[in-house]
Amino acid sequence: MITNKLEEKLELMYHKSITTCTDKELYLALLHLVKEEATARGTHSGKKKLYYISAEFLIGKLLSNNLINLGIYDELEEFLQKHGKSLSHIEMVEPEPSLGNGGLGRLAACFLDSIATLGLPGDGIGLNYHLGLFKQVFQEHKQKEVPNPWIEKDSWLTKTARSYEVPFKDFTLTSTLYDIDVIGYENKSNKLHLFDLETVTEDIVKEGISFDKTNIKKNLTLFLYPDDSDEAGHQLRIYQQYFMVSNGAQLILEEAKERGSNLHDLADYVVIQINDTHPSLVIPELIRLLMKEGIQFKEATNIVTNVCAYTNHTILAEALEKWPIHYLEEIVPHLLPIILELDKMVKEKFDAPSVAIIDEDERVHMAHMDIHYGFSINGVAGLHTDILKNSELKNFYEIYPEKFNNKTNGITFRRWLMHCNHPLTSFIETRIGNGFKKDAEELQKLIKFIDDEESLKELLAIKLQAKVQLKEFIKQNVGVTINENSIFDIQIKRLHEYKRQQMNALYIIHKYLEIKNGKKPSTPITFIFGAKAAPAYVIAKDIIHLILCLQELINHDPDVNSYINIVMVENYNVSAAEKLIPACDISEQISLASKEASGTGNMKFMLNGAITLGTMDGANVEIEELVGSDNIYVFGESSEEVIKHYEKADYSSFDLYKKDKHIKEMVDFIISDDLLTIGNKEELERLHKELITKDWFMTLLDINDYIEKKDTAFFDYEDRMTWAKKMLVNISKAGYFSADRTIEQYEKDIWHLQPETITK
Ligand code: 26Q
Repeated sequence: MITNKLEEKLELMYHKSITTCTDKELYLALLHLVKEEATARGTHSGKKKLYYISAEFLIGKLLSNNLINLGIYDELEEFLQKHGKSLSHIEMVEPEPSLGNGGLGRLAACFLDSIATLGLPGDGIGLNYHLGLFKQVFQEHKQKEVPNPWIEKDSWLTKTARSYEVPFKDFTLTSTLYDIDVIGYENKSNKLHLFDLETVTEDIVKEGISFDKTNIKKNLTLFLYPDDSDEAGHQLRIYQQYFMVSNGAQLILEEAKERGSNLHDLADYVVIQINDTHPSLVIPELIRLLMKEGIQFKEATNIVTNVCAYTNHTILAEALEKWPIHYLEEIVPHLLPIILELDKMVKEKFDAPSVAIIDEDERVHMAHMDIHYGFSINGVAGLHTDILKNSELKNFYEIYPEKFNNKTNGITFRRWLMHCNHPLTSFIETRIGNGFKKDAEELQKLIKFIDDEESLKELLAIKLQAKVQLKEFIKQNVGVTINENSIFDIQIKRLHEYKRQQMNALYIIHKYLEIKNGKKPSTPITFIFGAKAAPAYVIAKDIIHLILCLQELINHDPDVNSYINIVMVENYNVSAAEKLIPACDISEQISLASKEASGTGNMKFMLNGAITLGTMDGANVEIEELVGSDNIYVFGESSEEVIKHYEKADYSSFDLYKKDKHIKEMVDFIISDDLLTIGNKEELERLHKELITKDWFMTLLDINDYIEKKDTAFFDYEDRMTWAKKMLVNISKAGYFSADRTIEQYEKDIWHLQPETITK
């Protein structure tokens, strides 16, 4: 009995009983207990093993998730409740690791969960950033960055005896490996391997998150992607990347040999999934290590090509990594002859400069190396993969059509339903049983309750309950009291111009002006944001400033604040997402079509009964196909139209601003006296100018259609029963977006770890 074990643990650690223990003590006892249980259940094994290498693993808090996956959550919760304790309180003392920026990092975490759940041997490889991504605080309506220390003496990390030497130009570093157990749902575990450097010291961080970027021995694993606006920042990033992949490659080869590989047959033992280009140096590094073992360059290159598969997560040109060759010369000169040779072979075979690894400006295109010297390249949603094939990477698709494949993203239902929304999970269980936990497609059985009034009412009641809980969280986090009977309209994601938080802000201005002119919404609306901006991304920070100024203005204006409110949650992270998502009515997925590779928040919202308001971008396209046009609000120009605008360079925001009085009114409000008395003139004027002179992501192109569709959604919300039906349809169709499905497809099409056991 797990409860007896807990009592024994508390006695051993603190000589205390449950009732007298603090939440911190209970947390630590449970942490050790979970680690022991995971060890006792063992790890997945097999001849061939997957390594998912990623600079980011946004794992979130682990206690509850681990308890769910071990199948002991309910029993423990009941036991704790009897003694006046609760897991939700205990969980509050757990620090959240912030080892990721956003979608790509969270996807890696969801994938690890599904890989372990499906019984596949597959480990993660990454870095143990001591201070994570920065923590966001708001001061004077602006984002400030401060360190986010998350590692405590007792943590989910377990120090291992593994250690490798990693050579750089002027010195060699010795790594330490920490592991985190990745527990499969009712299954054995895999590992997340996080490499670290013992000489790293947190006290070199001065004001905010600034530190000496050149002191590699002290700073290497301090932060995830520190502000990289200067050369030292870029170089530190290469140091991090090489440290990660050299350690990873050494671990992979060592383990493969332990499993019986003679290295010539490495592809029978290993498959490496390269998560975007951040780990791409693993290709030349593996070639180098195989050559050190006596394998000739040509054979080593073939072996590596049969082992490595690459996932592309973005088509934004600025996010595709291209490193000046002299950086590599200064940091990892021993990789240079290999990269030059790989480039030479490509140039001998293909004339087109667009497919070269090293371009005319002497920059190394990481993605190009992955495509030539990997066996698979996948996009992360149908539309995204089509755009890669037909436009962004067209020249590569013509050379290697067989390498291209799509793997539409997914999310783990253990965290994004079972953990974050207990009432909805019970609602589903009582109607269709437990099968959906292992086979998410069973959620479709819910559709038979579409005309069941009692079920629909219960669904609305569950949503209201989540909104009441979010109200409490927002009171604490933001200090604003919101109305649980208002419509909760939520946009939570990284701040980026292509995601168009600024368009949402313009809508709020539109609504504000309408109310001021006497047109009041019949149901109040709460606009909720959560977003971090990259520290050096000026316009993104200006957009945060605008939203925070609007929050100040609107929430304090008695003419409007009983109709609309705005809240921007500080330091949006996984734990905040777990509270926000169950409470959402309208899920904002409003990126400029063609720019959002997939999105995964859209899937989490849908699963929790929110209705999407979105463009035909990323996985929104697949959501629309699944739920049908009555159960989603679609607006905006299509990806084809948008791509044409870029080709023809025929979009002018200034024309729209001049021509359309309403657009002008909304945009000019950014520099109105109302906002300028609250905010900073320079920042608001810069954003205003950006919108009318550049607007690279075409906010003004879609704004009118957006306003119309958003108003329709708000109108439809009033018919509560019809709205509840839309919610039910969304939940019942969300099964497709289970990461278990995604991982089954990776296994079947790319990894082939256990070809005979997975048939789906
Ligand atoms: C690149 C160069 C220099 C510094 C940083 C970077 C960098 C860092 C992080 C580039 C990209 C990222 C992260 C990208 C990301 O999160 N992409 C998202 O991936 C999700 C999972 O596939 C998709 O759902 C999202 O659509 C996509 O934006």
